[in-house]
Amino acid sequence: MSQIIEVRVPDIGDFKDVPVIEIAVAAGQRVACDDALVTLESDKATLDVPAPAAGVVSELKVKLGDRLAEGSLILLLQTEASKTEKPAAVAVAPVSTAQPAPAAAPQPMATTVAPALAVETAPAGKAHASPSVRRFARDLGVDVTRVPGSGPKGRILHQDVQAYVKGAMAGGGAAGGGVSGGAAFDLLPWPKVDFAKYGPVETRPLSRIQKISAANLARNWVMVPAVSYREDADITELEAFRLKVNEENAGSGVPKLTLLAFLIKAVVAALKRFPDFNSSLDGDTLVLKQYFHVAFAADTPAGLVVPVIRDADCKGIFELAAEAAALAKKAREGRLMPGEMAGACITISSLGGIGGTGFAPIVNAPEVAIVGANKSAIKPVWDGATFVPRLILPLSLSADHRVIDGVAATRFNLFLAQALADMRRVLL
Ligand code: CAO
Repeated sequence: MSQIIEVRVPDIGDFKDVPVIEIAVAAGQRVACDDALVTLESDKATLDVPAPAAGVVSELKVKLGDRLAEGSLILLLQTEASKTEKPAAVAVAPVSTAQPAPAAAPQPMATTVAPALAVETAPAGKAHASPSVRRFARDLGVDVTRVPGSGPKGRILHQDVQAYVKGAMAGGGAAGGGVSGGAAFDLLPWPKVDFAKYGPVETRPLSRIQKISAANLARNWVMVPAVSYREDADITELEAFRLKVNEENAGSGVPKLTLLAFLIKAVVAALKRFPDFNSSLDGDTLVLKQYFHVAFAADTPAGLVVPVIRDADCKGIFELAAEAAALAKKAREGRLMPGEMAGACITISSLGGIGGTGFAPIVNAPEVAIVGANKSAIKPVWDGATFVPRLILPLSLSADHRVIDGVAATRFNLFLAQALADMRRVLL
């Protein structure tokens, strides 16, 4: 018979106040016995708390960054009547048998967070690897679920990850999501310099997010032959409209319209017009997506993260603006769930609130394109008779040349610019 049990932190020795660094499940998610639920990290060790039984997570009681000790409540689990239950794996206590079953379990979540550059992995429970091996893989940008395990019961060992990376670098290409790799790089070692010899220095370790970003950025930079394309969008009318609507709604509680929301809408229209941009490479096969999930880069104190707006094609501009603002806030507070950073079709990187006149964003593999935006500025534009002042938004598109050639990229960019110049085009 099923029942709801409390899953608590088991005996973790003398450690107290151990932060939650990863949450691998969401409310409503089905888990198997022993699937990792959350990962705790002390100064000395990283520990997965496994599911004591198969079931459905009925309520999460922790969030990222919470500090736990032995006995802290992690979640409520509606167990399934099964022989897989492990009586003493972690502290569990029945709390009720009368609560209703949760709604159908959602899709499993990805477990990695990389920014502009999120690596997707299968659910943590499917990868039979210790937390340290999974972290090692993650730091190298390797999808641990693709690594064949040589340990007992197929467990993935440290050396399996190393062998996998070596194989990819030597031409196996597996680490790039099945895309062909090149010959091993014959590079000079990284320069080792004693900087203190030349003047005073201080050191600062990279944050966890920065380390994950670094691994993913490096892989994408090396493995994606991307080309960047520039286009100017005349957003004079759009900006006047945006400001007018915001003024009309001031103080009414209606979400503020942002340029980012219009960009998302225009990008979705461009994806529909140019479906190859809504794809990913899987070996020699192009996977064309029928959904429209749009990610945007968000700058946070801990580093760059990339939340995803799902089904952006089904949402209005107000909804997109509100959702982007809510996700950006959550990102800055370090509360984004891994599932909120997974599944994107394309990424937008907007530096418009800051400045710049153009840049070459790095494609967030396995996506094939990324759209960059810089600060709009009044520019003189020739109208055939005279120069007129127009508000110009610089767009910078980077696209994977294996999938997108220069003509297609320029057409995509041009379409985007035209849509932003006259948003009626997204209705066509
Ligand atoms: N041109 C001119 N002004 C712009 C603009 C643009 N393209 N985009 C936004 N602005 C202005 C807005 O009008 C707003 O001004 P007001 O406060 O006067 O209204 C201000 O900038 C802030 O805009 P916003 O609240 O709409 O925020 P945003 O949409 O610009 O940005 C977010 C949201 C999450 C994208 C942003 O905060 C962020 O994190 N950007 C950094 C992304 C990044 O790091 N990219 C690099 C990744 S690769 O290294």
